[in-house]
Amino acid sequence: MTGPVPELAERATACANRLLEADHVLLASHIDADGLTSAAIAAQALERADIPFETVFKKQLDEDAIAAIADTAYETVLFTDFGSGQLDVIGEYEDAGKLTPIIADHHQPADRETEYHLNPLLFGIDGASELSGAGASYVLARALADAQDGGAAAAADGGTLEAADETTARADNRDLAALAIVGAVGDMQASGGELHGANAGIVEEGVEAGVLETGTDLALYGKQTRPLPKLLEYATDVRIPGISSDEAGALSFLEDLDLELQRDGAWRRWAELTSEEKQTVASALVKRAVSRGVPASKIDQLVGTSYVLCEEPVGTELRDASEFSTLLNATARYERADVGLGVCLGDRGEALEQARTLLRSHRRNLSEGIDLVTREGVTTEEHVQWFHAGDRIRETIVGIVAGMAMGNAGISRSKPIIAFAEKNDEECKVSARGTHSLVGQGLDLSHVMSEASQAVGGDGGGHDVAAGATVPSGHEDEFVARADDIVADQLS
Ligand SMILES: [Mn+2]
Repeated sequence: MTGPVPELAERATACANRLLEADHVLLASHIDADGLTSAAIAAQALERADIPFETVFKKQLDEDAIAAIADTAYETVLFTDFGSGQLDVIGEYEDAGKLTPIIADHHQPADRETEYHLNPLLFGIDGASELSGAGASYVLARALADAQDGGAAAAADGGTLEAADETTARADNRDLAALAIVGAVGDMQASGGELHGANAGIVEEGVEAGVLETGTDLALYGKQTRPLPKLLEYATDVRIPGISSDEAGALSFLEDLDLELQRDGAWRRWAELTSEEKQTVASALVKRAVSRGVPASKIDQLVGTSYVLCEEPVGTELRDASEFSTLLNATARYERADVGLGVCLGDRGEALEQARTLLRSHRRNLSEGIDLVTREGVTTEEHVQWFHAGDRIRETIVGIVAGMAMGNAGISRSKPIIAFAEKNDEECKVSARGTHSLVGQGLDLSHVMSEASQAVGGDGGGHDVAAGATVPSGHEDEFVARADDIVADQLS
């Protein structure tokens, strides 16, 4: 078989065969929505292939983390959603015979190769927008199922993937496509309202396997769980005057429509509306946006492709790829990878309950953080703007806060924002956020974070639109000056 991403098929098969040779495997993954889904996909694939494994999560795969991994009794280590960027360090342990790395990642590789390295960037596929860590893990999972049965499943149905039969989907791991899409959405790969390239191939497999449904829908966050007025009030990607961030406005907009807004004393949610009702709201929303002068290019963004996990109950965050990824991120930011992984693996009891509690407190922290930044303002340099939160915003959420504060009073959307927060007594976490429009003009925050942090004795990286670094405390001003210069070059 060629798998969901033909360019990666051969390498994926080599990685799968190597895994099948192992007596046991250490699965190491990044802690975020993409990392958690990566681990859940890999864990299920390993389990189904009868390969014993243990899972560990790391916030950052730094030298200490790699040393700890090399120190375990495991010889075969499967890294998901990280590993490529740390190949220089991992390689030293490989050379010393301490471990054999198998890597399913999509980040920029360090200057070093290894045999079992599955990364879209090595095969001409964009790792920032076309395939996530979960996507790479999914490609590996598909190859693992295939290597295990020697291609029997593919031969049985003539190599086509038309049967949406659940048993088949599970046997060839296609049911895991839903998690891969949650990971991709969590890594913000759905640019322009939909997933592209290799991700689109995974979506197709998920639809065929009966675990995903796609459709054109309102591109607002919270279609499953938010009460209708809140869905509109909190939607700020496309700002509609009189509705966005306007509680009374959103409510009166809805009340003017001929709609049943409540049922059994509770607000209805978007997912419960009939298609005609959705149509009514969507057209009125577009009409309002037009009449208030929202540009056509922005109005287009009100509609996008929705990714629905159709086996999950209606009205739960698990049914919507975007809400699911947010729930996972909430567990990750508070170092509860065990909870997030539990949810991904199907725990709908205690893990789901804990995840929801974490999400509620996460939202409270975010809104307090955004208030703080907006109240105190940012310092504007020539090409970047920045703030230092000290210990008043957790370093694990300071990047999201920065991104969400962009566009608020005094915080521009035309310059990238850099946020500092205390990590410990010696180190600061730096997070940077841009916009897709700035990326279109040449901004690459991954490069900015990596260069500027290394210049002050730290380290960093990430994606063009969102990246992070850790720097020694006391070097913030120097970091900002460096970053300002690099951004100037990129945008010139
Ligand atoms: Mn990722």
